Amino acid sequence: MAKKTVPVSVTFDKDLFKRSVLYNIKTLYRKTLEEATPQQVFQAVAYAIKDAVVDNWMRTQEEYEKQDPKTVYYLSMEFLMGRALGNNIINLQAQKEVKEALDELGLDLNVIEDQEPDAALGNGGLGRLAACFLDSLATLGYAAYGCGIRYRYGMFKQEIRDGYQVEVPDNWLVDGNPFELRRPEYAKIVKFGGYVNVHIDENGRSNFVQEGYQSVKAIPYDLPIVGYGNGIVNTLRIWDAEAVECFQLDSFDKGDYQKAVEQENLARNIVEVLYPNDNHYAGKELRLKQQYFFISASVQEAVSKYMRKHDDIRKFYEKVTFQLNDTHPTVAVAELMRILMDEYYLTWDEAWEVTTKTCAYTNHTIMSEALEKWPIELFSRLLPRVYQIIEEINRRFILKIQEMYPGNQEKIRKMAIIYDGQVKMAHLAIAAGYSVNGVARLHTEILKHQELKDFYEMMPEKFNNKTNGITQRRFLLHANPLLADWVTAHVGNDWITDLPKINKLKVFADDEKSQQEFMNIKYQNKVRLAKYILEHNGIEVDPRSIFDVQVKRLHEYKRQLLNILHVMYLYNQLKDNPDMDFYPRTFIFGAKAAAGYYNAKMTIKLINSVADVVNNDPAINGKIKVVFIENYRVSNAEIIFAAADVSEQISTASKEASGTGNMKFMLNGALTLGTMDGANVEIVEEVGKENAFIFGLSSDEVINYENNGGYDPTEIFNNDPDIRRVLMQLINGTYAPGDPDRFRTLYNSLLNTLSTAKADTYFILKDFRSYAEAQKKVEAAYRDEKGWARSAILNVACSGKFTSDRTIQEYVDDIWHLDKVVLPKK
Ligand code: GPQ
Repeated sequence: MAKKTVPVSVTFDKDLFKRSVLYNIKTLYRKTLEEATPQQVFQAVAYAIKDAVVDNWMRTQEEYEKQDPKTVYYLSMEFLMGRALGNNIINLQAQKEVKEALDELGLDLNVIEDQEPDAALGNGGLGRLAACFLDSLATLGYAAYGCGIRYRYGMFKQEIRDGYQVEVPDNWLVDGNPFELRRPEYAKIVKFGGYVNVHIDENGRSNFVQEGYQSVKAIPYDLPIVGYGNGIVNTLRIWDAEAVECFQLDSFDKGDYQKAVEQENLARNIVEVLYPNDNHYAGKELRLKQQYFFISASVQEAVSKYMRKHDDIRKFYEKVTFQLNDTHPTVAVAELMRILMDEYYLTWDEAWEVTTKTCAYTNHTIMSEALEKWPIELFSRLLPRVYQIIEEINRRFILKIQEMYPGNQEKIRKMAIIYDGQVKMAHLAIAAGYSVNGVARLHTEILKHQELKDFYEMMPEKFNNKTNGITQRRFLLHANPLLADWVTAHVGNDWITDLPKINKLKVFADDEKSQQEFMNIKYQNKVRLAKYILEHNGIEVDPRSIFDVQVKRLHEYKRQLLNILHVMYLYNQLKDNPDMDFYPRTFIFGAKAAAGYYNAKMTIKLINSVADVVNNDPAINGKIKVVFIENYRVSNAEIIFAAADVSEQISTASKEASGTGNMKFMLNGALTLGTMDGANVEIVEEVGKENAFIFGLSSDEVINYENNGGYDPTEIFNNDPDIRRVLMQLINGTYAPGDPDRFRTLYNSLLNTLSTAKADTYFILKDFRSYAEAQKKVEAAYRDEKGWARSAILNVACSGKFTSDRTIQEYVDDIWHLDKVVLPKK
């Protein structure tokens, strides 16, 4: 067995760190270590770590100045970073020293880490992907900026009261953020509203100027993104808003006063809160303001930074590329055009060439309700000059369509950027982007041949796939130290920066001793999660039971409803046959629902109602437990993945673009129970069908039904008594004593016998039997302990493809073409 230990950083000065912690407690709080609160200790430790980070940060940025590498700006409304302290310590390779130092001070690193609030500037997968990408970019040594918004309130905190979700504001900045750096010297002005005036200058040129606008000052805050063990520190730049100036009391007339107040309010409101919608477009005016706010500031900064070193803006794209994380930042296209034409006096064609060589677009969903379409009334009122530019992009794009498809009105109707009084952001991103990518192979194929078919036929060269990935530094090294050490003991530590090397574990899959060690680690992680559940939910769960986990945003297409209906079905079986052979199972859920998403919220209530009944029924002898983990977020996710036996990835085939939780479970040795959707397809391809549980309709079958008007769930209802019984329990008060109508809408979403509205659009009843069969196979497989251990080890061993390091290298090779930076030895 190749024994290697995690390398010890030679540069981290333990004694300096200790002194720094004590000094920070003194100067920040005028206290001694003994007097400080846990939060104050966290702050003091975080500042001490920041101190070490800042040295590398300065060195990296100096080196970027010297080497002038091409830089990617990852433009995203969301960065779901989670906690920074533990991650920074790991990436500095200072874990051993920090632990020792804290130990000598009588402090426990885990307790300190627990004091840090999650930076929850994102909803779910899309925002967490951005965070993983930043980690990989820094670790691989690429110059990158994340650009986003410094929301005052991030993703809401979820409390469960009486089984219902209650949203509580996430005031994550109350105690201050020790890692952030305010950079007022890079402030930018962003203009909203007013009208466009044309001034003819002395050369007879038309200059377009926005007048009568309101403006907001954008102030950047920088957060360090520490690369693993390479000294590189990149920057996540998030923008705060401030009023441009206090209004002057002596000079106002009524109109000015009104305007000044409005301007103040705009600044106050714009970065106030993250919209808690995942995969859903709500069309709110403030959301468009947020988008333009951070994009205008980011693009202005990218251009001025470039011009500080170069003189020809026409070659901007040689040094800069913008990646648009979904359509949310797509206004960047028009903003860059505006700056190039109005501020650098490029012609339309020159500006278009630069823009279309700079911007690239990632699509993250085919769900039609997620597509951003802004009413032109709203858009043109808020962003008059930008709208004018989009009109011209649209006019020229339509000419191109007509040139390729003469007389084909249908093509224009389907592809125009502005149509039916709406600005279609995806169409703008595709027309102006030099690359359009999906996030898993199946997803990209569906884009090319279904959703974006017309665009693919017109511009096939733009389309490419980049299967998502996750960072193993956070989701194994940090989240699961027992397994991380075990892996390193068996195959060395190369996996930390080269995940495919974890493949060497394969030879241990059949080794009995390794199997036992592996299962023992899994058990200890289950004990850790059981303790968390007892502390947070007051529910006792047995770590020897199968931990069957579905954690992700609550969405109908992700089908948490299928999971809980199946639990109801199992419970019925157990009630009928108390002595039936049944391997104890703990069904664990964690999910936030968008605040206005009724069916999603009622699904949470249903899960908690089933939990109440099942967990407290002595007749089933604790064989089924149902747990809803409150406030699912990055920090508790790390504990949950490590403890999972079964990974529920049960979306309706074709609907989940990729999924990334599926990869985190795999990396931690859980077996996938899933549909052939998103990246599940590629997971199964890597690990083998025999080491996963696949069920349900294929994406082709789903799409076929959809194209032919759906399917009829009443047939299943009529012919399958078990399913009928479960559905009736939704409306007969079994889980809502005294209020049998409580779950009527969920029932109606599946059946709806009364109206002609489509029912069961996510094929829950259609897939139910196949799911139940797969679940039976899970149980049988788990009874074979060695066989299970073997499959679990193989899942870990075959997870190499799913590192975000691989994903980022593909973006670099195929799209961005960045230069690799190596820091010179100190
Ligand atoms: N995704 Cl459009 C989100 O998390 N939020 C969104 O608004 C959109 C997509 C997810 C998508 O549902 C997952 O399948 C992907 O794995 C993830 O983006 C990252 O690509």
